[in-house]
Amino acid sequence: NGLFHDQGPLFDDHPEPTAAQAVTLTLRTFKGDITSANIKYYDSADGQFHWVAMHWASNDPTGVFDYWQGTVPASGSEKYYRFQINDGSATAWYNAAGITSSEPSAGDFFIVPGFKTPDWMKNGVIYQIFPDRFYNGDAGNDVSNGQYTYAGCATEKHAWGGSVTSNVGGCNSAVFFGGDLAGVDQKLGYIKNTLGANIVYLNPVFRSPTNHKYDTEDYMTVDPAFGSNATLQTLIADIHSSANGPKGYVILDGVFNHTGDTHQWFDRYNWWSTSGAYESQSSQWYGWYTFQSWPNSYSGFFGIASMPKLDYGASGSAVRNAIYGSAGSVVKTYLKPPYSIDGWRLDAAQYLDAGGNDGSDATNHQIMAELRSAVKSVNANAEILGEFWGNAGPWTDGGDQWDGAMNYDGFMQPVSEWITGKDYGGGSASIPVSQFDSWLRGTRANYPTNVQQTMSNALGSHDVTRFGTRAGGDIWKTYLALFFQMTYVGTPTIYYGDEYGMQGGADPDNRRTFDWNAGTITNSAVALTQKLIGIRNQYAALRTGSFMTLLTDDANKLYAYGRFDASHRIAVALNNDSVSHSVTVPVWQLSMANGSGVTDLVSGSHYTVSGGSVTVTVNGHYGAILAQ
Ligand code: ARE
Ligand code: CA
Repeated sequence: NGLFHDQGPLFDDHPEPTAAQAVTLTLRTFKGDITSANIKYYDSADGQFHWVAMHWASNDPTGVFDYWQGTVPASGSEKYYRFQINDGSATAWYNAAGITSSEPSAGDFFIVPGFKTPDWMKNGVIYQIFPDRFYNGDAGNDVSNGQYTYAGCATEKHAWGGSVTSNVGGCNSAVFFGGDLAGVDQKLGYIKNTLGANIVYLNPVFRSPTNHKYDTEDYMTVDPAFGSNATLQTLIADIHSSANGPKGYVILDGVFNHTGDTHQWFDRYNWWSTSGAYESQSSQWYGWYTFQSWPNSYSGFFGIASMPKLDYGASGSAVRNAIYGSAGSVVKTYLKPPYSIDGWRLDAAQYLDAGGNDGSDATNHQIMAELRSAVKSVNANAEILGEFWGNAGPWTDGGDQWDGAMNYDGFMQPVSEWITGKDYGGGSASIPVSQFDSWLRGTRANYPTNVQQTMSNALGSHDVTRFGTRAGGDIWKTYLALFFQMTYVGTPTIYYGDEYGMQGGADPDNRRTFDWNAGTITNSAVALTQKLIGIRNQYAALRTGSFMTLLTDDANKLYAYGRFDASHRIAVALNNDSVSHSVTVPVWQLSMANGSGVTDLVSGSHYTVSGGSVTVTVNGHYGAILAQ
């Protein structure tokens, strides 16, 4: 168990290699423990395995470990590697999935030449906002009672703070609270200065009759209840500006699997003067949708009639051009001035397809690859964040589609089960820390390191129950979750209100209005969020350093892990019990020398390494971040 390798800066000299860069890999073992080691890699160029004999390179400063090195030659092809480790006649194997005695067939480390994910995503913190519910910055644009009727539902204006479940049923999407883009702009000080988050991800903002706006009526117009296109431009400029905090970035929600049924291209209710596909089979947009029987039977998102599915046809089709291909496409327009957004979150991204099919097939992957090229042709540093609920490897690992994905599977679910004893749907599901740790390892192994580092790690979203409710209203569970979120691999993502433990059940109750009495620095959870984000922003080791498990203690519900790079070694200790525990963290694994000091970055307390360990008392549902 002295064995270690990941693609942190101490173990991989080119984590994002070009085709011209060889990659030198470093493997750690106990000193004098092995006789030889090899890198065995699969090269997709020739479909063959290749071997690289490693050589002894150095000892660590504490004299506990040896470092072995080998170099995978440069080329443009994707490769997967594992290590074979020999001690005399005994052989073991090591890859991202762990150590095995027989050769593994999955879980190898990745080398993906030419694949670069945005550095600002690796180093940022996302704040996710459902615009109708964050802050009403302009009462003049509020939707009023009965302003319009859509799908049999008359709009309702509810007072801020009111229940969002009062109109459950077909019409809950017609309930508005007045939040808007001016409101987000007015609260950037809270997001950027108070919390320290620097990436704003907005749920859909384009014109649509519903509060959630996942049924787009016009991609080229900001919904009037949220402001105007000029308001969006001002908001983006203010987020980009470093005047009110760190330079920021903006990700918009790209809902491209389907339009709304009131879109001009479809026009189910004859809201437009032109003829849409629903109105006429000779409409210029008739072929943009898939009708099983015109007009009333057509493909939709999950069969929902208000969300007719776009038919992406073949390469170069009119739909592909309109969404991402042409200079004036939706995707390119907002990436370019005068908007200059920094990325797209792709809604229901696995489903985009031709002929009414539901994706996850070759056509879907082709569309995603074309979409990536379109995005990167405008801004090579723009982010493509896929919405996916399982292993997103098929869309990320080739380096030709998404940069990362919403990490429901590799973050939200395990964190929820470990800390709250509930899954993100709110049902009972509890796992011990050993299972939590192996779940995390397994899901990290699904992705190249630069993807892991840009996975969107959230405690909740607009599609699942609130973390605060799964935690039974216990704010200490939010504290613990924040400790983990801000020290783990991936881009921390705060769904507005989760920073103070906002309550809420399933959609639509997970979209309550933000409570501005709770969202202040005098709130202890908000203050902790600020502190933890500040620490993350200060230590690159917490963002792009290696991750090493140090301790899993199921009986006492304790977890410890290291994050480290050439500059800092950090041991994080977490206590998921409700009572305090003394935690003995084996920091010799991080080459911390006996007699050296560590500082808890949260409490400021100092400790001395002794017998290879640091012993620290951690409160129930709290943590310590021990750095040197
Ligand atoms: C509305 C009502 C709901 C009602 C529903 C059905 O609010 O109460 O149950 O209608 O009639 C948007 C709105 C929703 C709205 C929905 C339909 O935000 O409020 O619901 O439109 O009008 C799957 C998809 C994934 C999708 C989730 C929700 O794969 O793409 O379901 N998420 C995105 C957005 C949503 C959005 C849409 C898609 C549609 O984030 O907010 O909904 O544009 C498993 C599966 C996943 C599945 C997941 C959740 O893990 O693997 O595939 O995700 O469960 O069901
Ligand atoms: Ca408003």
